[in-house]
Amino acid sequence: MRVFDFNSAIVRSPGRSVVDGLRANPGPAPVFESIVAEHEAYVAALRAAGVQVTVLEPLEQFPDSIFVEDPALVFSETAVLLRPGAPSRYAEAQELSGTLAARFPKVRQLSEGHVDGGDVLVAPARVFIGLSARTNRAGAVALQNLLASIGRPSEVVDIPRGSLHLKSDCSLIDEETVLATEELADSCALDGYRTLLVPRDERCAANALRVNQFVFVRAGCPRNMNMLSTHGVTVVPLQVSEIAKIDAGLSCMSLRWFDPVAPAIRSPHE
Ligand code: CIR
Repeated sequence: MRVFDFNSAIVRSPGRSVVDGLRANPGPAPVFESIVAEHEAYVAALRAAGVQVTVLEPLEQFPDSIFVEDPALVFSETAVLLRPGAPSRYAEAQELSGTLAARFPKVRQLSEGHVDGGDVLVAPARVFIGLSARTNRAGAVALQNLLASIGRPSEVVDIPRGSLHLKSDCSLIDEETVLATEELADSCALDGYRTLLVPRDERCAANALRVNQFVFVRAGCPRNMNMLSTHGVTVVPLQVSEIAKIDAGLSCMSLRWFDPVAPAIRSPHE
């Protein structure tokens, strides 16, 4: 089983409060209906890739709660409730606990510090944990200990200054290859992996998502798409310009895993 083979995912529908999601820089507010459209297209792409998607109800009191990747981390055998670093997002983990308990044999809890799932890149040989304004050293070390207890080696890495998350700067493309910004590649943070450099003027495309045989990529970044197609993967362009206004991308909108007991469904593309 490859780390990007998934048959199950959880997403959360956006509530109207999503337009008040956190963002680093001021700018035009996203339009609720457009976020809904982007989210629906994303869910459809997951389903078309052969993934069974559970869609959770909106949580109006948590504007950023559609970004379910940040409060939890999931593997086939276990789920981990994280401790998101933004105060307004901290309680999102608890909101997921019942859903995860119903789907995973074991749900663990990060014991201290702060970690956002956007800072966690699960690669074949090890898990990379990025240090960011959301993920601190105490949280990263606590997560390393937890991962070690389930037989998953990990490494803590620095991320480029000003980036929200590790995965704002990189994505796993295949078992040997990551897509990364020049800044991250220069820091040698992901040593051991072949790097495809995201074109400089399409830096926002560094957050892609490998799902089974597909790579979801940000629409409107043609050079990045061409580079990945030339590399030999099947790209699926998805519009994320509205959610990008609240600093989000493709990986953050789902929790994905391979459930060994889920009924098999086939991708229409296979
Ligand atoms: C936040 O700042 O937390 C949200 N507005 C965006 C979170 C994006 N998460 C991710 O890429 N993993």
